[in-house]
Amino acid sequence: MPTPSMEDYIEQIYILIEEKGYARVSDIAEALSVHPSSVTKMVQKLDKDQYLVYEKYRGLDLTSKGKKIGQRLVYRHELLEQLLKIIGVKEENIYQDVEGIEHHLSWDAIDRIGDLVQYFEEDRNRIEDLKEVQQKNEDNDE
Ligand SMILES: [Mn+2]
Repeated sequence: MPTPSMEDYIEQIYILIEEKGYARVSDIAEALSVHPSSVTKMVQKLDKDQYLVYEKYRGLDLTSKGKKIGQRLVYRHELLEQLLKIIGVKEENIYQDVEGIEHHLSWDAIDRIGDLVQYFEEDRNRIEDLKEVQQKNEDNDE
């Protein structure tokens, strides 16, 4: 099982490869706001654990194990963003909130959240009902 920090790297490397076709140490460092030497260290660990293959002058590529996990991590991030959006969390809080919780949920919880997001999306009235509750709570707070 990858640690939270390893998950952040695999997720970011997966996104970079999807978007640009490659992931350079400098791009990863920039995306995660860390020093390139930290990236090199982590990339070596991820190589040792067979999430990717790293060759100093040829760059890095995810293994099929790394790709599979990367895809799930990106799905998890996007799903949690969807959830927070549906329940009305302010746009400006969504990214940081997801970064804060994504590593701490079981895949069971992720699957149940998937059901919940589907529940809301299948019938927009359900979102409207939720908004009514929120409106009531706001009115009571005044
Ligand atoms: Mn994330």
